[in-house]
Amino acid sequence: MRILHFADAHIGIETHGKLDPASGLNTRLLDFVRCLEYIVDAAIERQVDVVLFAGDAYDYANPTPTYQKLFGAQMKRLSDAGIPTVLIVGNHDMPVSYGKASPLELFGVLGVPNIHVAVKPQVINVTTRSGVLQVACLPYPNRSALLTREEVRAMSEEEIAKRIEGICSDCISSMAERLSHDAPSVLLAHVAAWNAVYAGSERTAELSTEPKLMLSALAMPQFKYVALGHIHKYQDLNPSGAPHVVYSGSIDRCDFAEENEQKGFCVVSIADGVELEFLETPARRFVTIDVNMHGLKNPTQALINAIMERNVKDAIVRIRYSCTDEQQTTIDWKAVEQALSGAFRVVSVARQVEKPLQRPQAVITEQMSTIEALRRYIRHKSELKELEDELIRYAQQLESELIRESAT
Ligand SMILES: [Mn+2]
Repeated sequence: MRILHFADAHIGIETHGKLDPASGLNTRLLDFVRCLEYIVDAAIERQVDVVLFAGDAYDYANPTPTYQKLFGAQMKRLSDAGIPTVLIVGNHDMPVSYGKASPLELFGVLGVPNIHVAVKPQVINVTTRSGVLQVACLPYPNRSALLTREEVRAMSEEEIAKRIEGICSDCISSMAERLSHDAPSVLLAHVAAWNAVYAGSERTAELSTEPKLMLSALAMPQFKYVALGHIHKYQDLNPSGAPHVVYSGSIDRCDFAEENEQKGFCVVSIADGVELEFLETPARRFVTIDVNMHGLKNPTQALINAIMERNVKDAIVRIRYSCTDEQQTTIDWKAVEQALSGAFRVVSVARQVEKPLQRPQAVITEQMSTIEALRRYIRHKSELKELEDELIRYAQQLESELIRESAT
């Protein structure tokens, strides 16, 4: 049996895009749709038995009709090709308040053939050309669906995360126990995992107190494969297999922070053993060019050389340079523009200005949580010390609102 697993389509990301006059759509939207189309093409050409989509179809829970039409058209192609497809709801597809619908539910309501949607944890028995596949589905664990308002109020962010982690682990093991031994099973989940490496643009999510599952809660022996969504960086959390626990990653690059990441999807063959293949999508390239021109005679040439050394063709480019005021006046911007003419888009050419340090800074590292970092900062500033408790309280409030609204 062959499975195509992908996740995090994020239809609706338009950052660094511009209007495409031919279609009237944003060029970044078109990039993501091109990658989605590529994945659907692959599913049809390779005649996979089933497609598993691990959540975050859209970038937010109220996608415009345009976004829904674009995503829906690709799902329709899978449906028409007779390829059963399972969609689960990610945090971005999930309405903030309990009781409201996810945009993915439309496929279920309309009864689109071959499309299955899981809004809640459930096992879906999918009939494929190669037999039945049991798909244990764990959509994003939404706190407003799992905990009452009173419970949330009485707990700290850490306690809430711990509680939800427990609920999810129990939920996965109870689904695993109820599976039949007569057909293969997989887990399809939209969730963070403790040993996952976040994509470049997801630093805030890493520092947040969102629930994260242990590898042991995911890699249960009943599953032949664990298909994950949520984290944008492709990775196998259990490379020794038995089972592979895989984030297929987002289908395109979301920002410069994902510049050096491969983007794509997974094709998994389940027979006596399990074979995992990662295939790249035609994702948009991002290129950052850093140039230090101090001490150089010809700053313009230095800029042009730095551009020529990199492949900027069809890429989204940003340039960060440093120079003296005197050098700045001599730069021939027409010539620089010429060197960049093959780029898809140049989003910034920014001079880095070094500011002299007035007093020693508080040491804040990426390993700290947002709250720890804020506390360190406050303690470093004598004038803020009295406000510490209040500031921390507001920051926690802000952080939890942000997590609820977006997360990854
Ligand atoms: Mn997500």
